[in-house]
Amino acid sequence: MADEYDVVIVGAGFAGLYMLYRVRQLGLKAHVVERAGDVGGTWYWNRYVGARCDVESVDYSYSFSDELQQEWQWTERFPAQPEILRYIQHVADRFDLRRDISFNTEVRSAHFDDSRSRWVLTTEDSRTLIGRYCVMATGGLSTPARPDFAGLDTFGGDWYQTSLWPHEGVDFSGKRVGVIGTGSSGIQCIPEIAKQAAHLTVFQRTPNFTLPARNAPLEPDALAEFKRGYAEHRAAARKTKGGIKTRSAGGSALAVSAEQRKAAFDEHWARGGNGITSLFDDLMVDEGANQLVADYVRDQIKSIVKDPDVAALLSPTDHPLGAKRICLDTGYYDTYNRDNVELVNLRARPIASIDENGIVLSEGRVDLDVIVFATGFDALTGALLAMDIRGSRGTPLAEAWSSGPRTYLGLTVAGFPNMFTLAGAGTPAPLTNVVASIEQQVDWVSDCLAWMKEHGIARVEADGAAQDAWVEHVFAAAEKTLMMRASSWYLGANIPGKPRVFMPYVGGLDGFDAILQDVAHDGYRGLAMT
Ligand code: N01
Repeated sequence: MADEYDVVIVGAGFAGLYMLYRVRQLGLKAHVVERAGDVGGTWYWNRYVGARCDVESVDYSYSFSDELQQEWQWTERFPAQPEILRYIQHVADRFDLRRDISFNTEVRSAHFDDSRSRWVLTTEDSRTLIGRYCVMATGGLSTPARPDFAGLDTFGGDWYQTSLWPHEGVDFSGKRVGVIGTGSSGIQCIPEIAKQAAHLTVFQRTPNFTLPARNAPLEPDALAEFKRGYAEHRAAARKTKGGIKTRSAGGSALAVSAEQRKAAFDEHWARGGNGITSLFDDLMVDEGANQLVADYVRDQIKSIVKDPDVAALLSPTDHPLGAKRICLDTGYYDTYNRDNVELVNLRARPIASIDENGIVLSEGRVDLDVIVFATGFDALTGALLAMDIRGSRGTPLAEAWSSGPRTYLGLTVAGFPNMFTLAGAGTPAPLTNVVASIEQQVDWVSDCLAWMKEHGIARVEADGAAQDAWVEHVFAAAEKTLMMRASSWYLGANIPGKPRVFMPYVGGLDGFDAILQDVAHDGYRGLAMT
């Protein structure tokens, strides 16, 4: 027998949990379906050694409950994965959310039944859930990508994927370890594995820009002082592009003297953390300005890494700084000064296969006991397209999105009535502090549901023309920046065969907020409501 709800939510990460909290407040009966064994989303799965958020803990947390943000005590400037997971578990318990969540339950299909105007979801264990509304809170980086390396099944050692890390952890001591991938995940785990392993070989295809996090404990007194101004801090953060207050000298990087520029970059490098591209207004739109900050980071690499050939290999030259997500690290470049660490340049010697004893390169081989794949995700569309989602008249989402994701405001899809997608393509979420984006989007969707209830409306669907205009706007906005100049997951470039479309909205959390508010005040312009 099917279970019937007002709202079925897929995913119990930051987005799904807050969505459940909000729709309960509207008096709607809701249920969350989650494939993991507990809440947490990305922080449930990505338990690799060194996993840490690149947004500061006081920002990477919910703002909807002042009691919650006042009482929860973060212990570090940049929270490590176990602490974030504890926080999300605390939120689930504090707001009694678990009673409306089915864990270990993977959604196979979601079909819109036109005759009843209901979403019918089926799960891997053959359950059926029916909802008037379906909210996809499935995460932008939740479908791991592991390229099909020939011969992996013959490997005699152990192998792991950062995004599917064993709960009991991995002991690398005394082992010869290889890490494939130097994105955020690789860059975070490499220094930690190097400390434990007998020998570490890093297999790098493309270097990434990474900045020192300068993580540090949060002193209780300083945290208490900060919390006195929490409301103002959150309000100011919401008025920024990234959902995080940044320091900006403003103006053009080209308009100040070399000394002033260096002073600004030095100060940022010493302080640590993200936001370097906000230091001047043109770093993400002017190639010459970007070159200056990229050169600065390349100089830092040269000064840290003792072997000049290794420093050169670690220095990105194929994309503007910030056109791929900038990584934050703890001791990444220093790691290459260790005697037990070696860097293999896969551009010169690609991986041919994996055999019983290790990795076979086009020239030579590396014998290994353990391989770690830090090879990324099928981002933003992966989780949605992995399910069989069909809208009105049975149209598959895979067909509607065959040339890339098409949404109205990133939150609705024409032909898929009463379905909302959160923190995905067509929204600024992937480029922002995602928790701030999640709150913004969940609030908007909840307000829309409340408005529908109040006006006796049963069905909402993006208008095709409004969707076309939004897709065009998202694309045109990206074109004005340097974001298109990198083969990034923002563009789907990391997944063979995926349509190359710039998926996030570069208009910023603040710009997007203005649009969302305007659309709502205009009676949800662009949404057909019946
Ligand atoms: O994945 P990635 P990630 N052979 O796609 C390489 C968030 N995140 O998991 O660039 C060899 O960035 C690939 O090489 P190339 C954050 O938003 C946040 O690291 O394609 N190598 C690349 O080096 C981040 O941006 C945090 O040439 C192959 C790497 O694998 C996003 O998640 C922490 C290969 C993949 O890098 C994704 O980061 C972690 C192949 N066949 C993640 N295929 C924090 O909050 C792929 N690669 C700090």
